[in-house]
Amino acid sequence: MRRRLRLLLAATAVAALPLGTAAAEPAAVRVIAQNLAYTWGVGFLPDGSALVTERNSARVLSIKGTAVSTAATIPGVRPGGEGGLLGIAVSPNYASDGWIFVYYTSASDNRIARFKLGQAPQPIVTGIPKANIHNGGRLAFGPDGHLYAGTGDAANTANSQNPNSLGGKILRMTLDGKPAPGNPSGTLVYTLGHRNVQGLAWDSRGRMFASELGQNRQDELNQIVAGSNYGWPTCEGRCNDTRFRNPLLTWTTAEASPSGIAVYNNNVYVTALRGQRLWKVPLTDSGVGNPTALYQGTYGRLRDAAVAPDRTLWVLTSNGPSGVAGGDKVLSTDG
Ligand SMILES: [Ca+2]
Repeated sequence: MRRRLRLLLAATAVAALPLGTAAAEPAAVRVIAQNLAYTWGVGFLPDGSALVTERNSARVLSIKGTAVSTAATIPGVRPGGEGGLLGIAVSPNYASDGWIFVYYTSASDNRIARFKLGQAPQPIVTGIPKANIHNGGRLAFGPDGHLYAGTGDAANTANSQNPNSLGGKILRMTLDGKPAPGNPSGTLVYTLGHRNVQGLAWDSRGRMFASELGQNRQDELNQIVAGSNYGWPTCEGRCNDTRFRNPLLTWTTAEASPSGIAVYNNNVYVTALRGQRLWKVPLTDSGVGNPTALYQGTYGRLRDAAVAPDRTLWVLTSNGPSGVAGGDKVLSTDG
């Protein structure tokens, strides 16, 4: 279970930039941690340390500076395919309530649990459909203080338009897993018609964004508006159907296959799995501008992005222990 975690000093710069693309590339990337396996989500504690999930080991890693240790191992996680220990979010009231939230695949479903360090997790939402693929899994706290979750259709496309299924949705809940006040139908469902949502973020004016993995043509970046229907499975990408909200931006699945996202310096950063790059999408008054690709192929598959307390952008990789040299990494960049 214990694995030696080889760390690089914070000042170590890696990955010389390819000539000819320097204008679009950040100046430097620091490796915060490496020799990890399938990192999936990250949250930060008030002391500036980080909690990072590993999908298959079910471990929640603590990262303080560049020191990595196991903070918790979540019982009942059944990794398989895209499932396992997925998203993590730290309560905005952590200093007083101590709650940490995780999203994971169990033997029977996907679920959301909360726990305090050193104590057993308590499930607060169960019955999110599970499958080998399309388990969703992202958790994030909104500026309204409520917890949001991105779910997947669990390989059953009918889930996405079924208001009684928790699959293919964005959910919004209180800290005890109840429907948040003001939800459109009084249930946990905030938006529907999603295929597989693994990225959630808000900008400084409170606009909400979500990434969504397409089937084989178009991935999406959406602006999320309560009660909206995002079209799956009738639509993949933009289809100009008045019943559905069009995406802000689409990519081919080869260019993206997006997972976690973060808003940083008025850009949405979108991690790409199959696309093996970080998309930088400028925010404008009316929506988004033209995206730029960063680090293409340099770090393999990218799983999550988050703004760290030190005001750098952290990026998590998802290549497996032998996928790229140095295993999976937590990276820090100035974007
Ligand atoms: Ca859509």
